[in-house]
Amino acid sequence: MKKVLPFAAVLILLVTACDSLTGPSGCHFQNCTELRRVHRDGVPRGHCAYRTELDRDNDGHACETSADQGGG
Ligand SMILES: [Ca+2]
Repeated sequence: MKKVLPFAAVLILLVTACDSLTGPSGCHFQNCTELRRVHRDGVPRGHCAYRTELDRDNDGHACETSADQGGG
């Protein structure tokens, strides 16, 4: 029983960590609409949420609001 509790604690920490990476407040967003809910002005290259798919004009800034509203 003593060995079960630490394992459960680790499991809970892992699940929590995964949620923080994939959830709306984390680093992965389906599209610019979702990303801008958290990062209003988009994110620069190097940010954990940056993806080339979200940077249509390839200027190193994903989902910036100054570009067209299509996301880019
Ligand atoms: Ca861009």
